[in-house]
Amino acid sequence: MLSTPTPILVARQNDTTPAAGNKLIPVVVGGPQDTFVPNQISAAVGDIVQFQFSNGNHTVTQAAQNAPCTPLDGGINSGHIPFQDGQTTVGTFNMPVTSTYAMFLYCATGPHCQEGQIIVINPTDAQQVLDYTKASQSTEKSIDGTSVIGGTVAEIQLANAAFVPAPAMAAAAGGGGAPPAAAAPAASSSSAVTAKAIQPSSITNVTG
Ligand SMILES: [Cu+2]
Repeated sequence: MLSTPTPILVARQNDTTPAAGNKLIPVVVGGPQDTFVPNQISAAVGDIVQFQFSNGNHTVTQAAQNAPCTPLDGGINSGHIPFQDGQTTVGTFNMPVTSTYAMFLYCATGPHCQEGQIIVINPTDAQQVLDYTKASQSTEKSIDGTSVIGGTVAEIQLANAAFVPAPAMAAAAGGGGAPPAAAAPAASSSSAVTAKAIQPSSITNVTG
């Protein structure tokens, strides 16, 4: 006969030190594109997933498998955690893993979920991640979470983060990047790289 799985509870820790034998698993949120990297991970009970928030302003919010981009009752939620050019620290959300059942998470900012900004923890297989991404992209809009729950908001030094922030100018457009500043018209080779258009050190922002 079928029995209901017993919820597995572990002691909540307010730091980022997993118990012996467990891991701290970094996941990058946002950056040059509105993504989770990686967008699927395997985690054991007692591991801590450390979401590290790169460029933009993102959340990690839990949804049900059959209701993407919508907060799950009682699910985890980080709230909105921004990263702006020049920051030397990185906002984090440290989430203790309390179950090995597949867990579906999205970013509740703007259209990010419809753009496929989702992650599945302990998916049954890669196809489930693809299917969930498509289901998220098929929604009309996202619903924001309310309170911060299921983890601890903290910060780490940028030097210790698992990512390099987007170049300053590219980040301003939320990942799309502004067109290169009008430089000398180059021959129409394909070698132009937009990220090199402006030297960050030449930007002073004191006009006016
Ligand atoms: Cu986002």
